[in-house]
Amino acid sequence: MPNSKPNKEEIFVAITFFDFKSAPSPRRARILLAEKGIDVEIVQIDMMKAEQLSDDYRKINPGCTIPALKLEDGTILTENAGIAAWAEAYKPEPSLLGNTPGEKGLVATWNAKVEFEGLMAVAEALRNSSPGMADRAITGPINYVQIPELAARGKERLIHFMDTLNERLEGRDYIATDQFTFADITALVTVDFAKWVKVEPGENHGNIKRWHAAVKARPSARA
Ligand SMILES: N[C@@H](CCC(=O)N[C@@H](CS)C(=O)NCC(=O)O)C(=O)O
Repeated sequence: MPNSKPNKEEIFVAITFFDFKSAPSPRRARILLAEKGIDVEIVQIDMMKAEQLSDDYRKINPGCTIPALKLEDGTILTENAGIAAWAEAYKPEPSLLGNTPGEKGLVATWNAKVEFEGLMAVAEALRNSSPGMADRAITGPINYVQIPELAARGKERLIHFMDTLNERLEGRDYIATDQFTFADITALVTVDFAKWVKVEPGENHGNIKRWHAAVKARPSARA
């Protein structure tokens, strides 16, 4: 008679995703995981209650940021870039980081560019102006004061970024390659996050509007 009791190795350990539903960075990872069809157990870390700074969460991520992903073997990934690299290796199809060496280079390039010139510009504008983020101008365990000039500069950078993105999307369906990639995920989240600082694609940004409508219609965008 076979023993039906699982031994230690057979006990299922879920992959755990530390999330906060309304924040942009965990949304990037949620969209990526949804596109890949990777199931995870979700734990909400409520930023409204500063749970990202709690002792319990510091044990998961001493950097006090969300998202974080805990793998079956206990490995913890605390950056979107790391989560994307793991997901691509864990479940290669559909590929989101490029197929050929050249495509992989392009996805990494555009993802970094969108992150640095777009996402970070919104964060700079928001975190240096929002009354709810007084002394929280930078994420992490250490408090930093707001610098109003950085808020203004962030908004300026963001407006330039919209021009850059619109130019890149001329005659293209997707940002990095001819298929949907992680760079599109980062840009979708950035364009939606930009509304928080009252910046939206303008009349001269028709390419962004066309691309945004298409990527927003994907089921993963609601993840
Ligand atoms: N490098 C991280 C950045 C994550 C990040 O900045 N997350 C924000 C939420 S969108 C956060 O954790 N904020 C915590 C805070 O404001 O204290 C990633 O993209 O994975």
